[in-house]
Amino acid sequence: MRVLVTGGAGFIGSNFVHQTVRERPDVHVTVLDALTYAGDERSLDPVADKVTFAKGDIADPDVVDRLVKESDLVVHFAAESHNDNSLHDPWPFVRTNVIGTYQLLEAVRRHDVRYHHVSTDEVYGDLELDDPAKFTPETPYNPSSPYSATKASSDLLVRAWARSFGVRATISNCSNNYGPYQHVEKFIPRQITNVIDGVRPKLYGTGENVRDWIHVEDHNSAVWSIIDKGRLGETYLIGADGEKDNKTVIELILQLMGQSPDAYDHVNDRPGHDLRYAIDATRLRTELGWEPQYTTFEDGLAATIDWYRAHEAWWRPQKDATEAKYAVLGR
Ligand code: NAD
Ligand code: TDX
Repeated sequence: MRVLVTGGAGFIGSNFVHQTVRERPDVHVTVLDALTYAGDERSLDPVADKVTFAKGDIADPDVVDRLVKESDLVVHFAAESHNDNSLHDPWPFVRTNVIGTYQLLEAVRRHDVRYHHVSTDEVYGDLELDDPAKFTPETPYNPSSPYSATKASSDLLVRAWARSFGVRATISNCSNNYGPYQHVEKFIPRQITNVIDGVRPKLYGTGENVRDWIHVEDHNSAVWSIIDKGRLGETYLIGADGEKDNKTVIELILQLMGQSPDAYDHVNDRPGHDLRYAIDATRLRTELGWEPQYTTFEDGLAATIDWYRAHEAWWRPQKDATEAKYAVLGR
């Protein structure tokens, strides 16, 4: 089987490629990635001899057509993925997340190629802190940020292409991922690398916002379950019951790294900051029999801290530029 992985030099995509090479010797992976600030070809070094890499833009119809035509399956991870960036300049989000997805959908339609669309729980907006509810596949779309609005738009394109044109597609909406190869702009790697640098972690606002953490390996095993066994045209929510407020996560990072749990700073809040995300993954568990492997957040977090300690050469080149962007925002 020939699989085209878009965004395979990014965080989740590169972990997906590693897992696929490790567990599926019958699959040949081609990565299509534009190598934006968030992409790093070095994330594919451990599998470089087993993977074909194409540097290119998913919004470019010619490159997309050529690579889709040669594939049996497209797994679409490529995106502009950071909420804070989308508040500063939404255009790359519209271009990559909406127009890029459109180009992929047109190509899979032309060549009748199976398509899996990787999306986020943020399309559902947020939940109140004291609301026992979780997101389900029936929750109405209500995105808050330019990032989540463009991801919601891309999901709706996929649904329309599946229904109107019979494109063989599935969609997954996953909660917050953590693990190796995540860009230092994101919450957990930012705090780990701050502590390594002797800088105090930065908590937005009061830190009561809740995220539903899942290890990236579990996200990717769920994506394969959906590709293998999911019903075409269907949406599956991916989550591993990992709700934690941000304050608790920062305290845990500090504690695991041998620091005092209160050695962090409160900084300016994110405008429109979503309060809480929570996933009900019943369909994935009961219909497809998927189970997460990383069930103890503290263990997964400790392993992630070890990874960042051991891979400073990987993240160091991004660190100063990332912090300079935050400094302008007072975050
Ligand atoms: P990331 O920012 O780490 O990686 C994105 C990758 O896409 C990078 O390698 C980048 O170079 C590439 N890319 C960006 N624009 C491109 C373009 N126009 N053409 C080709 N490649 C391009 O993102 P991530 O965190 O790995 O997220 C991957 C996917 O998973 C996204 O679709 C995101 O919405 C979704 N998702 C992420 C999370 C999370 O917690 N990180 C949770 C749920 C869903
Ligand atoms: O320094 C920080 N301090 C802080 O308190 C940063 C960078 C973030 N935060 C907070 C904001 C959020 O409540 O931590 C939480 C997580 O922040 P991000 O890592 O920016 O993730 P989030 O905005 O929740 O979105 C992530 O999960 C869903 C991914 O970036 C998205 O791509 C995915 O769709």
